[in-house]
Amino acid sequence: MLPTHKAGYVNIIGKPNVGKSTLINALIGEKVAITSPKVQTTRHRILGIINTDEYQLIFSDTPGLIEKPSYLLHEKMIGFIKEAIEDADVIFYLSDITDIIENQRGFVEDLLKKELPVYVILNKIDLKTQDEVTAIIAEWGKVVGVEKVVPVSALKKFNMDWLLKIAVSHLPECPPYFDKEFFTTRSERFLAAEVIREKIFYNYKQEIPYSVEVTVTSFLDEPTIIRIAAEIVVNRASQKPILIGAGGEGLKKIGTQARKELEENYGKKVFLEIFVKVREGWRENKNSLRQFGYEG
Ligand SMILES: Nc1nc2c(ncn2[C@@H]2O[C@H](COP(=O)(O)OP(=O)(O)OP(=O)(O)O)[C@@H](O)[C@H]2O)c(=O)[nH]1
Ligand SMILES: [Mg+2]
Repeated sequence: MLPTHKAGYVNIIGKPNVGKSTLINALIGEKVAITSPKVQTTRHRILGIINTDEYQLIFSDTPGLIEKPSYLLHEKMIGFIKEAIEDADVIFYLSDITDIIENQRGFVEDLLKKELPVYVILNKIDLKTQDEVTAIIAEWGKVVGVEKVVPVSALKKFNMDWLLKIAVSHLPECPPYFDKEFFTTRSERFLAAEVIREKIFYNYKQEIPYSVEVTVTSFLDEPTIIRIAAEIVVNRASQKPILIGAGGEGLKKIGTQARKELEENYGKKVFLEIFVKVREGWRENKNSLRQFGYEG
């Protein structure tokens, strides 16, 4: 008899900023998703995959739960979350241990109505004492059962092996969904664009991070250098000079930070050229959103 193969989706859902992207990176051991201290950093579903001979474990990062969508982009992001709830074999509901349980209870109780295993993963336990963690586990235990509550620190990579064990234990028998060579389904271009977007989240305040989209328009992998051309698209003309900064300093900073990270990732020199373009109201525009990959 042929040995059985297992494969399935473990989908990470949670409020903005609770550490979903930090967690998927820690589980995969590669940076598949960008992270930042600001809310709504992630806009897409991003898969991180662990392959062995016996199984293919697919983790799915999602945007943070949005209560009130303000523009069409938000609605697309909400669509990705719904999709992730639908196609999950297991749900990891990620909660920041410093957040109030009451505000989350209703959502988690709704998840429990689906015929799926739902775990509450309590993240950022490095910010609490052992006694506080124990008390919060007991509180969540009343909602999902204490065996379904797992305390972790994605930042410190604490209890990642526990999560992996849980994930593998729920995989159904199934052939692999994806080619087993890859740890993500995202392209080099997408990942490079996201690195640039991450630097914008770190360097700008207020509306700028939420008004830009980044696309890589050309990616040439030459023997000794990778040449990347990217466009930062802003939502209003007035945002262009803010992004570029006095004497081009702002754009230069973003470019340097992104280039350094990309060079480290590829172990190769990178030539990065960034252009800023205005596309009025792209966040509301169906065609723009489709071009930027917000389908679904
Ligand atoms: N102290 C602490 N901080 C953490 C931990 N995990 C993540 N963070 C921080 O929390 C912030 C948000 O992390 P992200 O991974 O971007 O959060 P997210 O849930 O993906 O956020 P969105 O994509 O906006 O929904 C970052 O500043 C992380 O460094 C943790 O275990 N401990
Ligand atoms: Mg994220």
